[in-house]
Amino acid sequence: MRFYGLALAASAIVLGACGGGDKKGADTTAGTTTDTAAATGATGATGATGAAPAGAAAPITGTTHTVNMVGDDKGYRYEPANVTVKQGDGIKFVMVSGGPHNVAFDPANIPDDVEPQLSANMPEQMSPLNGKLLVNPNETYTMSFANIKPGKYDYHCTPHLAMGMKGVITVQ
Ligand SMILES: [Cu+2]
Repeated sequence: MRFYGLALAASAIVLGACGGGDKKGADTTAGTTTDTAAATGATGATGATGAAPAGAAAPITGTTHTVNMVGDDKGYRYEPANVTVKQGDGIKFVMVSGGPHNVAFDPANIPDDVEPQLSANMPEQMSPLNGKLLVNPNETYTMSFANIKPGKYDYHCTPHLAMGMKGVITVQ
């Protein structure tokens, strides 16, 4: 009788330990760290060949104008912000300060009959009509306005659009 009673008492303690073990917290913390890796990996994915496979780039046949990309305590801007070029000219954008900067056209604002050639004339696009980022001083981005129909073309800097870094290129 005494042995029996001890055995029951011992098994009750073991059962209690198993049933009361805390496994509840294990699954709640796993899902929080996945989004940042996906976001940072996105920029390098589409290279120059990722853009619309429209026409070939039309080379610059005229003057290459210079537009500086500047960010300082007066703000973010292209200098000059308004440039007039002749069809066949080019523009060399120079990263001066406050980068990264780029050159981007909103596809919604570009006429359908201009977009294929404009895209073909823009090297190294991150997405349609969205030029690569220039990070270091004196990096340049040169694009041709050959075979681009005369008109006014608004453009902007993707990283600084909200800060008003915009310009207008008029093609004559
Ligand atoms: Cu910028």
